[in-house]
Amino acid sequence: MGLQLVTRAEDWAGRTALSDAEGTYGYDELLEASARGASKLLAGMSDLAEARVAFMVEPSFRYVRTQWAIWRAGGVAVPLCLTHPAPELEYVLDTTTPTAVVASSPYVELLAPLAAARGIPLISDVELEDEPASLPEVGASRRAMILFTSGTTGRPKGVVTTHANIEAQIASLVEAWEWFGEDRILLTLPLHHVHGIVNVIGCALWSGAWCEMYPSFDPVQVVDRIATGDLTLYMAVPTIYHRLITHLEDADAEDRSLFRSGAEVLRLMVSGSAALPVSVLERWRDLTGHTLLERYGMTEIGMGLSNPYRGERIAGSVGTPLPGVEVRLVDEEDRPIADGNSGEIQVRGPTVFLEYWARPEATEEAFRDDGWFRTGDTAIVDGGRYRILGRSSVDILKSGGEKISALEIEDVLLRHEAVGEAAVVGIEDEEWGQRVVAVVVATKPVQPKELSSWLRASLAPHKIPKEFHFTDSLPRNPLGKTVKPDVVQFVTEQASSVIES
Ligand code: MLC
Ligand code: AMP
Repeated sequence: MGLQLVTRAEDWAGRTALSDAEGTYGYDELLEASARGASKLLAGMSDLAEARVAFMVEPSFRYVRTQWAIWRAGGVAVPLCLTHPAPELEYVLDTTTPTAVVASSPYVELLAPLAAARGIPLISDVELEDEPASLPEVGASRRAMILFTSGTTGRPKGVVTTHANIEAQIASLVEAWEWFGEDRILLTLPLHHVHGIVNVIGCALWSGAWCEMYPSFDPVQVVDRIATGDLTLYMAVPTIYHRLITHLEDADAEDRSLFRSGAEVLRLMVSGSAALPVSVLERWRDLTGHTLLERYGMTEIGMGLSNPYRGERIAGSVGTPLPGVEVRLVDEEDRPIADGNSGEIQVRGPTVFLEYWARPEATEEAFRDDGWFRTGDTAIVDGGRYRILGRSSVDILKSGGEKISALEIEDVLLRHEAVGEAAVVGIEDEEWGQRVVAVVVATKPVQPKELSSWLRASLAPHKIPKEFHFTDSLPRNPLGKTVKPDVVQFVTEQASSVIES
């Protein structure tokens, strides 16, 4: 049968698949270039047999060519976050032990010494081509991708999905949101998360549609592009919609009206990866006439719940289970609960991931015996529709759609010589959803800037607290554990004397 994305692409020959700053590319070009890329990765072997290949390439045709080349050679794609500093990249390399790293030019300098120190060959993405060789037959049950996600304990975990998982995730969304060949979508999301990889590019290429790729999000470019009136779809996180609203509200009436005419041509605008504030939904509706379709997902499950494509979208609700996805709410003993009560969301079905990479205990803990995955999110069913109430762990934050572990930041802070105690919390924030804030008990004088630089050397920029507060002691329970809700209250009360990092 082969990989469905690839076999379907053969049917789309003659159509445009992708465009980026460098050009426009047909499905036949993608097939040809990824076959040549796969031959390069195979280097004479018949099958990569699930060897990992890490890659650090900006959103572009070259990214998709690399991803497909890895898949068609039988490898497991490990996309790297473009803003990760060396220690985060080293962690991913050491965890997944790739046989090759592919990098585009801006990332070669950073990656070359890391790859060399581990004896991993580094291939420039523009050199990812060789004379076409025969490619292996890759079954759907084979591992396809590893995406890293923060957890409640330890360092980020690698979420392994098979080709069958990815195909099920795509097929579910294509059916629910009625993707078709004439669709044209703008990508402004990073490509180390399911939102960009599956919901945008995966669905577009599955459907014979056209995906336009921007290397990063810029509100001016997005507003101008939507205003031209030939896109049909757009998908983003609430922070992006918030920024677009701010930009549009500052624009003059003529530009706003031009934008509105272009936006009216789109058939669907989707928000997800974090709770969509009702105020954002309403302001966006006023500016565009669109009621954003909010859906709920997770790296481990793809998308689980969605408001309807046709039918009423309810503000504050994430709708009902998507096609092929089983969802239930359970109490603390994993007993299904009656409607009207809150419980943990559990998900089952072909979209659910295979395992955490090299973490069998974490995998076992994440599943019930009968295959239900425990999301850690709490919800309530209200009139048949799900409403997300929050997460069971206060140590998992969501900022701008990025999942962040408070404990991971605390661990690095505590290694600083001036930090005696540290607590990291998420403070409700209009732009970011949650703003990452650190509260520190210092053992000697230290400036927030010093702590910020200390963290920046080890962690991705989105994990760096936006504020640091200092205190004499942290609120603790009788067992010595920090009481995070009290830390949040402390920060809120201190708001007037904030020390910016
Ligand atoms: C960037 N910064 C962030 C941040 N992103 N800080 C907190 N949270 C974030 N998410 C930092 C930058 O490093 C910079 O710090 C400062 O904030 C301002 O940067 P910016 O240039 O204004 O930010 P920008 O680069 O424009 O990024 C904002 C963003 C981006 C919203 C466009 O975060 C983004 O693309 N988010 C989407 C992530 C995503 O795809 N999530 C899906 C996960 S999958 P400094 O100090 O360095 O200057 C999932 C499942 C599902 O959740 O349901 O979809
Ligand atoms: P990630 O691990 O980065 O894939 O993030 C998944 C998490 O994002 C989920 O477990 C939820 O906590 C959160 N999330 C995704 N979509 C929504 C939504 N529409 N509303 C609230 N939370 C969401």
